[in-house]
Amino acid sequence: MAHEVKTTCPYCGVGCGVIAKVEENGAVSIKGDPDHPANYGRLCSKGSALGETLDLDGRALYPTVDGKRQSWDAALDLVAETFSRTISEQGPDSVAFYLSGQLLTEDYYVANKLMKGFIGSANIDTNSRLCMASSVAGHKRAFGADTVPGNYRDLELADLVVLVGSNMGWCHPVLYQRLAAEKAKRPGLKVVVIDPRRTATSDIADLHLSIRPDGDVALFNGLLAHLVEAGAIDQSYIAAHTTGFAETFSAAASQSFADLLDATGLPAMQIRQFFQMFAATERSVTCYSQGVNQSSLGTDKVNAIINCHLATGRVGKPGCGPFSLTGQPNAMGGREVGGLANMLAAHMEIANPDDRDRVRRFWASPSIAEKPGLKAVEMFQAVADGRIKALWIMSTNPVVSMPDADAVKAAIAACPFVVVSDIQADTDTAQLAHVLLPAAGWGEKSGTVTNSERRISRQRPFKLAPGEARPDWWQMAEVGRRMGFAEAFAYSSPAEIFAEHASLSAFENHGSRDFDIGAYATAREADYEALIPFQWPQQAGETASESRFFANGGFYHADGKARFIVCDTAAPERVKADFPFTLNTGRVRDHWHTMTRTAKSARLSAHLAEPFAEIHPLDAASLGLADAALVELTSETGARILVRTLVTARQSRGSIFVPMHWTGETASLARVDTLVPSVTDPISGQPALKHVGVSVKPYNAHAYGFAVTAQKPIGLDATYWALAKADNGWRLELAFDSAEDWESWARATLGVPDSADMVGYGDATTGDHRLAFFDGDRLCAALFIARQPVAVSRNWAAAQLAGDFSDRRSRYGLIAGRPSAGEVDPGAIVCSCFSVGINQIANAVTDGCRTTEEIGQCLSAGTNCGSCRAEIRRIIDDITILAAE
Ligand SMILES: Nc1nc2c(c(=O)[nH]1)N[C@H]1C(S)=C(S)[C@@H](COP(=O)(O)OP(=O)(O)OC[C@H]3O[C@@H](n4cnc5c(=O)[nH]c(N)nc54)[C@H](O)[C@@H]3O)O[C@H]1N2
Ligand SMILES: Nc1nc2c(c(=O)[nH]1)N[C@H]1C(S)=C(S)[C@@H](COP(=O)(O)OP(=O)(O)OC[C@H]3O[C@@H](n4cnc5c(=O)[nH]c(N)nc54)[C@H](O)[C@@H]3O)O[C@H]1N2
Ligand code: SF4
Ligand SMILES: [Mo]
Repeated sequence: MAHEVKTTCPYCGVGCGVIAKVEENGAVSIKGDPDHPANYGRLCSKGSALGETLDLDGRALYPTVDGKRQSWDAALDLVAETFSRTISEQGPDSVAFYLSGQLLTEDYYVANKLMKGFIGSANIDTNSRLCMASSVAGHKRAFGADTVPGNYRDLELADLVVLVGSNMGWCHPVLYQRLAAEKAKRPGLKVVVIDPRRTATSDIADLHLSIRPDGDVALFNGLLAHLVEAGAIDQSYIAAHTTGFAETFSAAASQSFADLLDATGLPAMQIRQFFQMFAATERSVTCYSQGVNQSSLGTDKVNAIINCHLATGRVGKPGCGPFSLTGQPNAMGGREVGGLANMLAAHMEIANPDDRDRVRRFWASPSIAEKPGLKAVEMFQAVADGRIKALWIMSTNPVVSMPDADAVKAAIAACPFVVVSDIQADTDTAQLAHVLLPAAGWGEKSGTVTNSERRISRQRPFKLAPGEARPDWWQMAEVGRRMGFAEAFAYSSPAEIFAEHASLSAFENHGSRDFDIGAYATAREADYEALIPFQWPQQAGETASESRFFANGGFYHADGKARFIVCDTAAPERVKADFPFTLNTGRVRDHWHTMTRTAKSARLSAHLAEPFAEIHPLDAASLGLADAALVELTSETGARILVRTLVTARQSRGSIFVPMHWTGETASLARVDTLVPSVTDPISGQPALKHVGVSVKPYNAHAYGFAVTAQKPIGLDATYWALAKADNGWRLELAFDSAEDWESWARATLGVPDSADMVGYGDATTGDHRLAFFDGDRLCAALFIARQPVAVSRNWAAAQLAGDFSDRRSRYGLIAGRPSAGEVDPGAIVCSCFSVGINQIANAVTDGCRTTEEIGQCLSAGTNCGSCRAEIRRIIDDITILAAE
């Protein structure tokens, strides 16, 4: 019988509720959960495509040791013995765990307990260091605890929403849709976007401030000074609930307007307009994300923002507050269990002896870490110089996502013992594992996650884990038991772990710590099964309610007051004569990080199918870079990457944007973090991933290519390649430094059977070659080669893999590389939910559609997740403006 299971999306921190419907034949369909308070039924493109990412292609199915299959027992014994031996020979700080904000709270809790309470080291850090560390540090400095005061509803209750360093339209799409819907209903709600790039998010902005990289501290210091001048501060809130205002104000006021203009690069008019809007609007929310956190000034940026909210008393009231948008589905849960090297558990402090003693007694542990451990960047440096000899990496892909990624790769490769737990067997990191442990993935595992608004929701399984894959908490607990801590790790289910975590949160708390979910300390399996999403805190005996913090003070510093923080750090200079451009990095709409899941979906891969560098038209012209040419970027790390040029005026001058997603699995030379030096924020340890000096030059290949192929290519040998999933196979972008025997190349690489028929065309003078291989009536591969980047309709060509070529004449149409008369070429995909391409939208506009709504009615495009609406709007504008000219 078909059945439905309520669970939570495994991607971003919005934490949308999902209903997975499992048909009798095992097929899974996904829809938004109308009852979940994060999304009320909405899903974005990635959430909607979850069903397309559940296949077994590339899954890790059984444990391996040195690449050979092993039993779980043998693999776990080896891990436990090696960790125990290393600890007894070299001390507890010679081992480390590197974890992830994508682990479930229960996984994370067990790992943290094992490392801090039983191994006795705090060398446990996570990719949240690359993501949320500056927010955590900023919250702790200001509030005395890592507390997000408000909730999502506040964005809808506000009259002003300021988005700083957040591309919410693409990265928190459902929250963005909630904001956009409210703004459409209530145009008085103003939106300001502060981002060097004009992103899809800017589409709904009343004001876009194209700030100079790292100009944010100067801007918010300027705002603080302005708020005082304009009489917009809340003196009674400042007096009753804060300290440090006078010094902070005088430091902020010492910045001249000329310095402000210089640091931000913004026109004076725009700065004044923003300041006036903020001063005049009581109900204002400032959301921030990686443009703030991932900076060598990240913590100061966070505090400069919080200062302005404290000064106006706009904290924790409906429609007010600073709001850190968390990236990963369980970034918050990881913080709650103390998964970072400088935290303990349940928001207790490793540096505080009372906290240490309390946690040790609760765990009945033999020893507890006495000092903070190594933060991510330091941890991999310690791996590199041999201080760490055994490393367990779980649910993250640092060979791609860490700064100085080639150094991280070399460090892992040289480490004497590396365990990797992943769902996929061939990630760039998993390839370096001595022991690879297959993890149960989303839809197979069970536990809880906490979203950006402190709401805890269940992830529930709806299918069996394939092969021998097992949950991460089980792997950790088994190793804990085998290391001699049988009693402390005798868990038989995630429900037990959750109840222990809840009871630790309430243990000797009495309101002294913000994180308290004591109401769940006695939860049994059945309660856990039935758990509905709730926000913390929820103390024992209390019922769940929508909560906010700090409207009436009650901060977690000893005196109960918040701190104003002097943020006077100047923006660093990263561009140098040799590296004159600023490299900015981040995300695209339809891919998730290192793409190990989203790259499985042809729909998600169609939006942006290869790695690219966005560059302003004037910069492109001065460098002699044509749109779609290849471009080479180098930096002081000595590494280089090779990606496609995307010329766009959305980019500001002097700055290049490259997405973080492409890996060694999906492209030849596009791991952007190889270019990023390990510069970190001195307080949070978070790397500066958005501000790197690079040099940029055109790369002229001898020949360019595009291929579609039914089989996954093997042994790819090309100067440039980028691989993306298509509906019935793969699409491949190519470039070569020399001419090849194209037929042999295609046969060797594209999995063409010997028996295949070939239709071909080649012209040595122009360098144009087109080859198509047919197996019976089906296309098995086609290769298009030219001296310039190949002009072939990509989506149309990929769709031909499903075509019927029994009429042999149709084979020549394929060689021509374009649709025959009467056939529609959808063009590049804009709406991935409904696979609607740019040509279809353009045709609809020519036929009279003038609004995104009309396009939606005609083509359905933009009517599901809505995150392509900004692009649709732009297409309409471009065409109507052209028509008007
Ligand atoms: N589609 C998609 N969504 C995701 C993810 C994904 O991989 N794909 N990942 C999730 C995760 S883990 C995270 S952390 C979030 C990240 O979500 P976001 O932080 O919204 O995304 P990013 O693209 O990393 O960066 C945001 C913006 O910061 C801007 N920026 C760069 N430098 C500066 C600066 O100095 N000042 C200011 N004000 N802005 C600057 C960039 O131009 C960029 O547009 O997304 C989450 N959601
Ligand atoms: N240049 C640059 N670098 C960045 C960023 C940036 O903006 N710019 N952003 C940074 C940020 S904010 C983040 S969050 C990181 C993200 O970077 P990563 O964490 O390295 O990226 P993911 O691809 O999410 O890696 C998750 C891994 O876990 C595996 N996995 C999935 N589900 C499970 C599971 O249930 N169990 C286990 N054990 N494994 C599983 C996946 O296959 C994948 O290999 O990147 C950081 N790096
Ligand atoms: S906004 Fe999209 S990616 Fe984020 S939780 Fe919701 S459906 Fe998942
Ligand atoms: Mo993140």
